[in-house]
Amino acid sequence: MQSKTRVWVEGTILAALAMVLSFIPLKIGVSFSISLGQIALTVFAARRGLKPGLLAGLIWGLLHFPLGDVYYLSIPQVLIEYLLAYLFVGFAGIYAPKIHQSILQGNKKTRNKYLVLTGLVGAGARYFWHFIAGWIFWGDYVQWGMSPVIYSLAMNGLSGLATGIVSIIALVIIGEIYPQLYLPKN
Ligand code: 218
Repeated sequence: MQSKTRVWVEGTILAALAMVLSFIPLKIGVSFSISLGQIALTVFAARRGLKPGLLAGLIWGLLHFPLGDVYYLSIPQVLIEYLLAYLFVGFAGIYAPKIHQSILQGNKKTRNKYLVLTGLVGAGARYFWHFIAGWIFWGDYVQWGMSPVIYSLAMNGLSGLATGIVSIIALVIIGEIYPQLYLPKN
């Protein structure tokens, strides 16, 4: 297969896997969840880099629509949470060159450092948008008499942190047992 086509096919498969994983219920109410799909997408971004990562993130976001897995409050809210937020997971790909280089050099410490940064950037970039959306649009769901901004910061901060930690654990374990996964052959 031509290499550009191969990147697209891989990205679409990983986005679909991310979507399937996100059906595993790890939710408390509507405001807290751990997103296992994030693992598949961040691994892909670490393997293929920024542009393919952004593309796969966008596809993952779009897949929520045909599968009917969208929380709809308003059009701008849906655009922020299902296009922008998922697109931004792809920024995890910025460290791909550093990861590839450190694996080729056999430098495990540097590899793990960039895998951790990859997980943090992927979750941080995505949950930043969920935080913004939560603050602006999810005010009616606020609990414990908090202000919308604090409630959104707490819920999306905790969800983002939990999702980031789970992704980092998976990224680092894969780095230990199967680093070749981060090194595409074409
Ligand atoms: C405070 C708050 N509650 C709920 C949401 C909606 N939200 C949060 C995280 C992730 C996702 C995507 C699908 O699970 C959504 C829709 C929010 N932003 N803020």
